[in-house]
Amino acid sequence: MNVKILKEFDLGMKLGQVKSVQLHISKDEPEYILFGYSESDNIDPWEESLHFPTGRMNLALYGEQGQRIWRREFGIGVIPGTWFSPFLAFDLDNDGMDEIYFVHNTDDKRPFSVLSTVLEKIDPRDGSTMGTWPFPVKNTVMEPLTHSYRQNMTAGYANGQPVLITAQGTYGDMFLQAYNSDMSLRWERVIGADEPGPRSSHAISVFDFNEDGVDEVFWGERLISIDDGHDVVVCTDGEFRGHSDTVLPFRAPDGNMYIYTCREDKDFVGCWRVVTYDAQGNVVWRAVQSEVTGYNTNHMHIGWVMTTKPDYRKIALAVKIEPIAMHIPSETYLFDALTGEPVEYDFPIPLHKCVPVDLNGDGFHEFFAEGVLYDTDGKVLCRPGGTKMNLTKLFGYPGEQLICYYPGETKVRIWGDVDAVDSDYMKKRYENGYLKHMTQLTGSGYNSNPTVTCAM
Ligand SMILES: [Ca+2]
Ligand SMILES: [Ca+2]
Ligand SMILES: [Ca+2]
Repeated sequence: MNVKILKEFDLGMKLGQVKSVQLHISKDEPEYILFGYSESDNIDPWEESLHFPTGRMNLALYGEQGQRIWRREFGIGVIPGTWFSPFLAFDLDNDGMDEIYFVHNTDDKRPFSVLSTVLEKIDPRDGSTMGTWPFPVKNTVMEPLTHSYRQNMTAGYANGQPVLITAQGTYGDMFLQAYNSDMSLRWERVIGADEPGPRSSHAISVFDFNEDGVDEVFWGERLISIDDGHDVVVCTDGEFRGHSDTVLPFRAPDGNMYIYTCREDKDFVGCWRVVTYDAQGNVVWRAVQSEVTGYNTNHMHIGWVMTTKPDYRKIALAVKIEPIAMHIPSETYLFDALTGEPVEYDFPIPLHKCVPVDLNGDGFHEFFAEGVLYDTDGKVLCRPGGTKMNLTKLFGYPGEQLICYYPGETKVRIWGDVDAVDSDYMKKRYENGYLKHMTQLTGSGYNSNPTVTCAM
């Protein structure tokens, strides 16, 4: 392997947060990359996390040679944070050009304004506004702050027709709206906080899971038809009504599809915290049953599935974090992803710090941890440093790449193996278009986390 910088982009300011999506202006041209970024750290609506911005929200489009095409800086009303100001790229109007959709609070002084928040359609050629529509922040605004400012967007296809989804709410009441190419309302749905079934996740996969021509939206452990909004699969095992941090679709070596989940909240005595389902939503295996509960107990915060040598065995990771002392990993679990049997995996770096990436395209995962890329055996390949944005296939390079931003340097860099070759296994992972599609949705929610990038 020969890991090098493949591309570099200078965003021209100190960077506290950066997200990106890939887009096409025309099918005959190379891809462009859209960055959403700020000098401010990411701002989360959770009351224990929320802080005041130290910079403005920006959107800027760059060409594959690193040249900036345009930049827009937004007003103080636009809070630079994943859940306040999501964006994505999608050819909703079906003309061959991916336009940009952005949740834009147009009031320059009032960051929590309900009336001034719109869904804006942006022209990728020059950043100009192509249209605005109301974005119904009002749906959740009476809930606690941590529930209320959780705006989301996603997109997909129903029998070839593009559909855009906007949504509000994650943990309590949840509201979804689906739009057609002409922005007419296709369907809308309300899932009340007290209704049975799961809440949403932070990463939303969208693809045709049951291969009937219509994409399913992975709204937590609930798969919703993008065509008409009905539940296609509800993965409840018993009484769980909570939110799952990981909802990851994967394909076993025998070709069958599964869904791996790790749960955050709504714990109760007897609740299973890690569950894997088959393609019909039936439980295949489950693990870690709650014996005691309390505030934020048994919170399975990190989860992913890696593919290991030599037989493409899938191993699933779940990491529990301590109650109160948020984000401190307290226990790491490894399972055979098909049976749930506990697995030992010898690796020199604690796996809760690692995220899988197939740099050389051979089908087996290498790892990125704390600024360092490791091969499958834990040998250091390269030290890119930086803060991870995403691990996926970018600009059509063979293998998968790492994209990082460098807070002090104003730069974003894409790292990859210049000797990578896509194996048949890698081609199979990418052939249904899911992973490619998700590179347009990484400006919304936590779609850049391994819940999406390790899928398939
Ligand atoms: Ca278009
Ligand atoms: Ca389907
Ligand atoms: Ca590999």
